[in-house]
Amino acid sequence: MDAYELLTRNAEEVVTDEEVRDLAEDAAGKRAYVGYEPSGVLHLGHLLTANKLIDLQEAGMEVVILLADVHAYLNEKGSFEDIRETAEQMKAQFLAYGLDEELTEFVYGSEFQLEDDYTLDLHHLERETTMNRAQRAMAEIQGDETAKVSHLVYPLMQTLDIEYLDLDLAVGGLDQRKVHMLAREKLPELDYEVRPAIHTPIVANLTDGEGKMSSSEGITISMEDSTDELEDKVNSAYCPPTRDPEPSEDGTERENPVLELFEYHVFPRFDEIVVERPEKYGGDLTYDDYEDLAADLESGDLHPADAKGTLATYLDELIAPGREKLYELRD
Ligand code: NAL
Repeated sequence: MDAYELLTRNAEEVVTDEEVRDLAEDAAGKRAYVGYEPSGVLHLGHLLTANKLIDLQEAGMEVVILLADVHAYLNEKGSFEDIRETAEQMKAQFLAYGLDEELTEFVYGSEFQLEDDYTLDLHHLERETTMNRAQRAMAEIQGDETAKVSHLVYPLMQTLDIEYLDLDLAVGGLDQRKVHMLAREKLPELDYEVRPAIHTPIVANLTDGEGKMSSSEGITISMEDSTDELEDKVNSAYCPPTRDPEPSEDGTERENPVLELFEYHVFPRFDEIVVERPEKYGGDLTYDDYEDLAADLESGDLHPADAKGTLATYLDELIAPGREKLYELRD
């Protein structure tokens, strides 16, 4: 796979394609970043961007993971001490998941976000940005509670971080796109450069295929799930035999979350997927391409129950090293 393909496969959005093509021409040694609010346990949302980071490393890029402790504090995720502690656990899980230790740098936001220059630049950005604009940038990250001033500062800091970490590419879930658009608009006003961004898809809710999978609502799969828990969760998932389920009765769009997990989590990490089946049900099926598996589910050649069982097995293999690390750290 060439560098451009590695950078963009499974991306939901590339801003802009031309900038990313230029970057891919000479990707080795370039720096990409992603930021996470520290939380103790990684879930599939984190791992979806991590898969992209692994792609980037395969293309020779270095990856900076910002452990956004100050951002988590602004977003009311706990005391500053608790946030720092969970960040350390997070680091260990990322490495166990398969990020290349040589090509990964972890940075705490508080290492540079409390410096004088940064603070003054932040105030400059505050002067350049309307409250309405900042609030819109934050809407998908923050949820519904009443916005506080901290929620307006948050996207402005995320904007500045792109400059301060000296990066060539920003990576994030699609929920980060409005912040990245704000950054593209505002960084030039401070005489800083614009960087391209790559956004990964957001997987739908496991139980009904609606909206997005989230740890606060519905079921999510995380690094701490046991093999049995994971199997139960996957078996309870919504999986009609189609890529394009009908909207629900109230008109809400639905996806097939089982297929999404195969596409975004399993196929990027394994060369070959084997669906084990007894001879009397047709014997094993082998896939090296997501499209073939999706087509077999649609045609009925692959039963949803077999798809789920296989999905659970491969997800379990993916999270097992991080799960062991997590249990070890807790002992
Ligand atoms: C991502 C987050 C917080 C701060 C960042 C700073 C720079 C780059 C990326 C960052 C977390 C992200 C989230 N906003 O919603 O998880």
